[in-house]
Order: sequence, then C-alpha cells, then structure tokens
Amino acid sequence: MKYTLPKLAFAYDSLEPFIDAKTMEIHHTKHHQAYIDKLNEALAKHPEFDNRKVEELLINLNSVPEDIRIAVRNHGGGHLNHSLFWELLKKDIKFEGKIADIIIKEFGNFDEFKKKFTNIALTHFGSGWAWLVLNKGKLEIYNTSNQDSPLMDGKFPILGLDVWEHAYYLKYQNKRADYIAAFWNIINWEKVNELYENAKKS
Ligand code: MN3
Repeated sequence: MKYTLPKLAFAYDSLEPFIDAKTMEIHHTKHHQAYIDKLNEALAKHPEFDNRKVEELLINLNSVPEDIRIAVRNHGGGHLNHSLFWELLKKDIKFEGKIADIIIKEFGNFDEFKKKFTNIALTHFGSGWAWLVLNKGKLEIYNTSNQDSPLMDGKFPILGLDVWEHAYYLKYQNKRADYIAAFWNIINWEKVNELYENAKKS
C-alpha cells in the first residue's frame, strides 16, 4: 500500500485573503506530496511495514527499522500533520460547541487561550508546529519541532498550526505574527470539536 495525497475538501482560493491560493496549492501539491513520496520511498525498503497506518508507525517509532526511522519520523509526521491541518481550515465557522466551553473553562476566556497559543506559535524557533492537544484529559498548548507529531509524546492533537516558513512566506514573508493573526479567521471549530470528542474517548 502506498500513501497518497488526500484531496482537499475546498478550493485553494477559499481561504483568501487569510491564506492565498498560491501558497495553498504549493503547500498541498509540492510540500505535502514530497513528504508522501519520501515516506513511500523509505517504506519500500521494508515492505513488511508498508500497510501500517501512519499514526501506528509514529506511536511505535522504536519498532521501525533504524535505517528508515528518521525518514518515517520526518515524512510520516509531515504526511500526518498536513492531512490534519487541511481539515482544520475553514472560513466562517463559529467558536462554539463543547470545545468552546472547555477552552473557556480551562483557560479562563477565549482571549487568554488565543494569547497563549499565539505566543507559542510566534516564539517557536525554526520550523515546527503549534498545537492544542489533549494530554491525560486536559487541554494543553504545546509545540513540536520539524514534523514531530504530538502522538509521539502520547498527546492527542486537537488544533495545529504549521509555522514552517513554507506555510506563509509567499504572502507574509518573514511576518509570522501576521500569518498567526490571520489563522484565527480560518479555524474549523467543528473539526476541532470532533477531534476533541474523539480524543476524550481514546
Ligand atoms: Mn507545511
């Protein structure tokens, strides 16, 4: 079984002006595709692993043969993180539902949550991701470097923001803060809510 690029549920221009169509197209068809190609290439060396779910490979990284472990970590993580990220993006979705209640309960209010998430996204050094995760039943704001998945730390991703430069450089250049500010307009809270409900059951 080969991993393949998931189709987006929306058009590349549908997140404009917050994320431009060109960035979306390159991010999806070039960057995400490259993670998939390199993951397939690595697993071709060990066909006994190639029918696993990518989550399973990352959670049990130590059982992955050493010669492809770093490739699986980087490119498997890249595939998984991006597949999730696309589903988290949608315009005009209200902040409501169970996840909204819990965020307000655990962080005090939405602005406090937004401030903390923004801060970790902004101050993360180099390439990586900012996350809202469920960790032992509690929400936590957290970050990972490169393409590491929170699943590798036993945490369930609920919301994630790609802070690699390739995610924003075309439109925002070096202004990561502007990209992060724009992100708040395109969060699919329905999906976040669904991920939260699923994580609670895990
Ligand atoms: Mn990316």
